[in-house]
Amino acid sequence: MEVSAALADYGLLPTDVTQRQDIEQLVDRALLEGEGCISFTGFLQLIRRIRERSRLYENERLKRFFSECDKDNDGFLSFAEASSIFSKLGLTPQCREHQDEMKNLLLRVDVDNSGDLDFKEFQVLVQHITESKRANQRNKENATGTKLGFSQDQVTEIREIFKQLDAHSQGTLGIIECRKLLTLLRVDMSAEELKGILDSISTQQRVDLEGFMAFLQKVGKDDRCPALAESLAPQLRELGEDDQRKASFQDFQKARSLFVRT
Ligand SMILES: [Ca+2]
Ligand SMILES: [Ca+2]
Repeated sequence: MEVSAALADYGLLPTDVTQRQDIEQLVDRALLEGEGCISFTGFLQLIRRIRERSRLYENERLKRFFSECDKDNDGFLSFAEASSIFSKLGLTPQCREHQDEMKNLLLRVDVDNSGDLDFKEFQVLVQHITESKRANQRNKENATGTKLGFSQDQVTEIREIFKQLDAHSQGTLGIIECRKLLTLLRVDMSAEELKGILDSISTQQRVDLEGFMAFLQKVGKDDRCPALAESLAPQLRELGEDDQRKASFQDFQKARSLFVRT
């Protein structure tokens, strides 16, 4: 149980039930090998196994996408067939310019100039799409941050804070995570007040990064919390650099002590 919670904090517990069971089996095996407990080395080994497994899942997902796109089942994607992956991944071309960009991208990933895509070329295509989606999202978030009066440095800090609070890598934060942040900042806020703020931002009471910035702006305007991003930044920096911070058990413990103050 403890191990599962730790893995969830790492964002390593999949939401898919079958995959989750599969991971839990890996955990059980590690527990069995360690005769009921997992050492630090054992834990790292377990994480490595789970990451391998995740890559496998990702590959299976891509293969599924590929065969869904391959309407005539010839094992290759014509450009027309490949185009459907854009909308599948949430990137429907909005204008002529986007259509041209997508066409250029298809031409670019078709490295053997065959006029269609094999699975390898398709993998590169998906990678490009995912990256450009991420970049678009980032630009949108930065613009929102500016509109809310945050500097780009502050937006970067807030993005870090968000990632730290989003222990399950869901992409949104709920009332519990926002409460954790307030506790960390020692801001005293009633449940109604917190709920009210979240309600004013999102109907689901869950905020993505943009909603979180709106939340911080509202909380930061409060006298109880004068310099929000600044007061968190040094503590967060201690947690380590970028994704590396998720890689060490000590860092994980540090993160927990910061955010899990129950
Ligand atoms: Ca085909
Ligand atoms: Ca090709």
